[in-house]
Amino acid sequence: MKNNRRGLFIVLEGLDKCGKSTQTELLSEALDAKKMQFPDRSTSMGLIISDYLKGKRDINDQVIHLLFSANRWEAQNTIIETLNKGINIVCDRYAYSGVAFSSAKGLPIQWCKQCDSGLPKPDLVIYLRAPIKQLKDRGDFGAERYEKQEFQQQVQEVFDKMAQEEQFNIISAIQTKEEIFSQIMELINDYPQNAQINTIEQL
Ligand code: T5A
Ligand code: NA
Repeated sequence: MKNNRRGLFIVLEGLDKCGKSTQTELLSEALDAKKMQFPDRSTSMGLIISDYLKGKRDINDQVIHLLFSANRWEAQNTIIETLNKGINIVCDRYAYSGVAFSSAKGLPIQWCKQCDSGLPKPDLVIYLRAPIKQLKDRGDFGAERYEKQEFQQQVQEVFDKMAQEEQFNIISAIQTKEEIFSQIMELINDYPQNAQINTIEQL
């Protein structure tokens, strides 16, 4: 029987160092999925974003927000084509990060959301949640622009609000990598197959 179901679009979100990249790697392998991440630092726009994050250049808040959003629009066709081929996508950060980080700086939330309106909507958003106190000692926290405890706290408040409004699946990031991975797999296995309709919804 021909399986004409489209791929699942799964997004991982959360504060810096919550373990998104680690889980994206494990999950994309387990699901034989295409791995994506935002910002995609490999494009010309992504290079500007990367310089901004590393503190090598300053850009005003509205402009950098639009660049982060444009960096997702650049990938719009790839996302749609991949899903329509029946291939799953596991994506490290998406539009929700755009909203959380920019609105935590004080930009109006509706304005922040508007720029991404029309992009493919994920089927599942997995929010790896942890108190910032427990993330700030991980890896090289502090190396990039937004990696400051107070600011991350404000970002978390926006993520928490969106989690309710947009029905994110919340998983504690303070567990072993293996525990987190198995909880994510449970969520995916419980995801109703018949809800995986053939049209891709929009943000
Ligand atoms: N941003 C992003 C915006 O402002 N607007 C936008 O639109 C978008 C898309 C860059 C920044 O840009 C902002 C948000 C960010 O500030 P990034 O490149 O994704 O975003 O940077 P980070 O989120 O900081 O990515 P990191 O790779 O640094 O963090 P991850 O991916 O959450 O965590 P990971 O998996 O790399 O793990 C971090 C460390 O923790 C360990 C790992 O080994 C590693 O050392 N670790 C664990 N330790 C203990 N227990 C576990 N369960 C662990 N899992 C991982
Ligand atoms: Na970072």
